[in-house]
Amino acid sequence: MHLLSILVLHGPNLNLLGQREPGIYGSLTLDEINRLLQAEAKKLQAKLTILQSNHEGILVDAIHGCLEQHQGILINAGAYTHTSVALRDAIAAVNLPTVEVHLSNIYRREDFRHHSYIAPVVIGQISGFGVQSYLLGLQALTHHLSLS
Ligand code: CA2
Repeated sequence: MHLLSILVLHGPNLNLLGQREPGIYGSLTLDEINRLLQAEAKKLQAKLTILQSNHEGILVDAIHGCLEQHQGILINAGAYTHTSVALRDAIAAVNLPTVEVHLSNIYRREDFRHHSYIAPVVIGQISGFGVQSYLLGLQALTHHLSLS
């Protein structure tokens, strides 16, 4: 059985999940989300490597390291979604199928969250479904990879 290898990236402040702002981001911790992702990955015959970082360059390095290691990327870039040309360029450079996810619906929130620098270089975006955004994103990515 051939397992798909996927890099899951969580951006800045997502390590605080479950501890603050449960009204916006839900009450699950990042560890709980990661466990749900691992369970979903098992069903989808995928192997996940998961990283959270509060540092833009670490996320960029992880994306560069994808080549030869992983077939796709699932990313919640957090606030870097709205600021980072560097992350966008890294995703474009490795040219691996990438799905962007957000817990909250970024289009229902402040104007500055309505623009994503990475949206134009990903295959799709899922926003607003809490932890389901991640699980749906993983399903969409594995489906896409199984066709290619
Ligand atoms: O909705 C999402 O998933 C976001 O990517 C979350 C980012 C935000 O900047 C994006 O606009 C949308 C923020 C993550 C911060 O997570 C926290 C968790 C608990 C307490 C405080 C922040």
